[in-house]
Amino acid sequence: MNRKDLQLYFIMGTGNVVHQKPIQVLEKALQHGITMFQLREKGPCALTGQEYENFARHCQKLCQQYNVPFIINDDVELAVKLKADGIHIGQEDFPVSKIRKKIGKMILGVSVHSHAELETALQYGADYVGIGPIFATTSKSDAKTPSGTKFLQGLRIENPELPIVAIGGINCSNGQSVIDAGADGIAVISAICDSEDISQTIATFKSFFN
Ligand code: 3NM
Repeated sequence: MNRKDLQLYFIMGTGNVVHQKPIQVLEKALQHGITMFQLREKGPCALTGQEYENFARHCQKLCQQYNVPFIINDDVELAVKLKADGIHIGQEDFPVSKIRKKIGKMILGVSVHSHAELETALQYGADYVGIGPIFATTSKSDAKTPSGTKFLQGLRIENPELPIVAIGGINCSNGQSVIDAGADGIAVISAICDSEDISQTIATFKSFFN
């Protein structure tokens, strides 16, 4: 994978968007320059069955139009069926050891919270790792205690070539500190989903890389 694709990694499911149509938020985000997209359909009102698949296909089509990698959270079967560009898994979702066989050459992202988890992820072929939550977040009900940038900073020093995306409570005010700590990029849900001006929010995020 291209490490630069991690720079502005937008994550969304239909439950993350309140006042607009989710697909319109995605399109706006693509127009203004997100570099990667993950469909993360979770929560009590999550789409299921054919409706979920149709929504996923719609998101995928838009991402293809903008030449942005389309990643699916957790759902290996759907990722394989749709020939998504990649899959992102947490530690609890699926044994990392079994996943590469199922997905072939697809991008594999794994959330890691410790050195031991990092070793396992790398052993089984993770293409990038997600580190979080860096700051407090309300977008993930079972998020761990925020780590701040310390763990991230340490990982970067020990693994200069490792593609790392940071996640959790990242916004226009604190994002620069995350990049300065060594992340290749930032992954956000609410900073874009709740933004009143997606164009301005994305422009601010992009300025962290100048
Ligand atoms: N994963 P927001 S935190 C999906 O710590 C997710 O692995 C996390 O949402 C982790 O940008 C998180 O709104 C939620 O804080 C990120």
